[in-house]
Amino acid sequence: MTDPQRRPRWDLFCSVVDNYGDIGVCWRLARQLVAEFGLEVRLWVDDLHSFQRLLRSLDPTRDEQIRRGVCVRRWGEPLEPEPSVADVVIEAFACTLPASYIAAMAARKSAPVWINLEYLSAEAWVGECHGLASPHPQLPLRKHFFFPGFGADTGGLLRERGLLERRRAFQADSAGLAAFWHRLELPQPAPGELRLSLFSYGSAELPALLHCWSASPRPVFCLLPEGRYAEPVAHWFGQEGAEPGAHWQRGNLQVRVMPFLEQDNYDRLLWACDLNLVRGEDSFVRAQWAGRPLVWQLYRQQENAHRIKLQAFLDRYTAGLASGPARALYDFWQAWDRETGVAAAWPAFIAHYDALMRHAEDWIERQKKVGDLATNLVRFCRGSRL
Ligand code: TRH
Repeated sequence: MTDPQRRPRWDLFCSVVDNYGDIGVCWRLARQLVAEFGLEVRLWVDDLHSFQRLLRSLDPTRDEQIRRGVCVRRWGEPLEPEPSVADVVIEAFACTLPASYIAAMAARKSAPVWINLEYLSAEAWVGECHGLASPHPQLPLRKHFFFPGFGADTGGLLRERGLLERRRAFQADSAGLAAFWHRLELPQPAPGELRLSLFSYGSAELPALLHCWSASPRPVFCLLPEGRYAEPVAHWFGQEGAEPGAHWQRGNLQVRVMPFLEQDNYDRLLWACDLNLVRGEDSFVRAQWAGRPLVWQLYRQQENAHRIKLQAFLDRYTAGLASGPARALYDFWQAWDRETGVAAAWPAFIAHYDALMRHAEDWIERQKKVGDLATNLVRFCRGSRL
């Protein structure tokens, strides 16, 4: 008999392989499942060194450690000691569970709920596939596909309880904002300045964009995370190396290289900036919750398959937006993705800043109706107890 007092146990498997986005999503989800639902969560990660970049207090030499209430476990194969199977098992982004663990799942008296947490997409087919089950070819197990997304027929987006309220309070608190910039050792924004964050996969159009900003009548202050994509920016300024703290200026553009921040602080940075250029999946979602205009660079896929995703999102996002700002946003995002025409598209994009700012909040109101991913996932798992 199961003990009614026992907290439900969830195992979340995440393969990192030098990809911060996936562990970024899993780490947020794991924390939220613990903090808001009182679940016992084990997060299995195959590359603790990469994870440590997001979570500095993590010790990559340890097999097991508790962080923010989550039990972080090294995912090596074989899993040692062989763990007991959890009530809910999530394989994130189609990673492959260890064969021995799957066998143990099948041997369990009542099969666990098995979820494949999928990648985010705004495409319409996602709603049709969300929640579908696929029986295991040999074992008495069924895997469910859980899709994050933007429509009411999807699992929604990760959004912690009270996040939007915290974000709005932060943005309304001018002393708190000043203290935030101070803590990051950044100057206070100059009058009329456009402060932006630039998290990208690099672009052939980067020099054109930097040129636009340096020639802009308005001062532009660009915050650039450290890493290999900061190097081309250093070169544009005629510099070598892009260590955190590096600061360059040309014309009306200043660039500061930032250390990689922990997620909560990165969120605050997005909230504090006027504009955020983001990428991938997790920073893209967080920039939406920042309630500020954003620009999305997708992870490039073979045969430009990512362009279908971009189009699908643009169609959803610009619905309800007046034609002028919608066109400007569409043109700039497309130019950034296709690495052509960025300089031509920038003036209209920035001219519609106020409308895009209002739209950012309207979009949030629409997304709130979908509910948040963790709540939807917990409900789904409770409803599909097999
Ligand atoms: O790292 P990414 O490019 O991840 C992507 C996506 O997951 C995509 O789906 C996947 O297919 C591809 O990798 C291979 O970008 P993303 O998703 O924004 O993840 C970055 C994470 O890093 C996110 O959790 C935010 C976090 N971050 C910080 O915590 N501090 C920082 O200073 C910065 C710049 C990012």
